[in-house]
Amino acid sequence: MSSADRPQGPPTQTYDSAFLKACRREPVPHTPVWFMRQAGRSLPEYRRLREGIAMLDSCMRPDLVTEITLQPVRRHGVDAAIFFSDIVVPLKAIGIDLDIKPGVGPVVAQPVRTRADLERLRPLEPADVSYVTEAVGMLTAELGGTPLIGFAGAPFTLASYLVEGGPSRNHEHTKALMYGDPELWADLLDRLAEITASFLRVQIEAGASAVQLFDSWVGALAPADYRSRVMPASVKVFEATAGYGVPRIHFGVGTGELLELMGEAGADVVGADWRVPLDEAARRVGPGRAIQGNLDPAVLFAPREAVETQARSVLDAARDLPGHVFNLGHGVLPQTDPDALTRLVAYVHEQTAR
Ligand code: 1CP
Repeated sequence: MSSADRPQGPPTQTYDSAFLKACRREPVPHTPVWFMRQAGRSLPEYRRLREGIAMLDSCMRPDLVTEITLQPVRRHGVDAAIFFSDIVVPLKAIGIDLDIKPGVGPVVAQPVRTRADLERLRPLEPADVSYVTEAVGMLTAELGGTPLIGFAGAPFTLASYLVEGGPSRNHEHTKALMYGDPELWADLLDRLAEITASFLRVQIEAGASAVQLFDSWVGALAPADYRSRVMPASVKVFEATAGYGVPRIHFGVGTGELLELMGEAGADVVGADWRVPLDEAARRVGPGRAIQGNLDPAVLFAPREAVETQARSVLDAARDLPGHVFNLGHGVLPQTDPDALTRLVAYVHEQTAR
């Protein structure tokens, strides 16, 4: 995305933030930092607020969503907020019977495996998630110049929960459907692309400054299968969210072999996990895209000096890249010491101050 794509009208308060500049590959005052899963789990103030409230219920309460989203911004001084929600919220909103079980993750009552099951996936209307519109509005007012990142699950990753019925290591039912009934699979991914695109547009239209498409589990696929069986649905999501002047970030875990195709799928920024150095990730993603990542989240359990050494090597690998957003290679692990995250933000800012 270039400055020429800047939407008409008054510039938003967040336009000149380090985060959005890095997404546009413009010079930055310092390398911007945010962390996937920065809200929640690792923060004692989050655990207190959530006591006695089920995960999905908390996602539907704009007051709680606003407070939880702001907590890591206040505590760590990160350069962007990520909207507190979950990738399965839009599925719940269209009436899929699912729950987020503590210590497990999303669990779907009746897995989606047949053509008849597909009929349960109706389109998402903005009115289905009015609490999201409301919370984004409250947040952008509170955040001022700090950008808010909206997000959604990508079609493959959502399909993996729907088809398996819950978290899965090997995605065997998902792959059985993908190889066994390619037509049903394509229709499933196409419906999920529509739902995901609607969910992202709701967040953009309510005022989110950027969006991230989480394809967390897509690294389970070989490139040829990704290209023919999954990428078309992700491309559809990026096409449906183009033209807003809002950067779109594309992330998955274990995607070293997929980065080239993910670069082609249409995002403005591609996230890499810790398995590929960022200069190599950028080479694979190709020109014209910013890069996000990629400190191993487990490194935060090491002593401070070791964290800084590892963070330094991420910064060194990104030194010649126009457009680097510092992040972890995947989400903050629940047992992470929040102070280690606060120190890491300060370290990256100090090391990259221009
Ligand atoms: O009771 C609880 O506290 C539940 C824990 C929890 C939380 C705090 C879940 C269950 N989801 C969330 C919030 C959440 N989920 C956020 C907002 C917080 C933030 O980022 O600051 C985000 C961005 C997500 C996205 C999400 N949910 C992803 C993609 C990111 C990733 O980590 O790869 C995925 C795969 C999910 C599914 C999910 N929801 C919850 C869990 C434990 C899981 C993973 C389950 C599994 O291992 O398959």
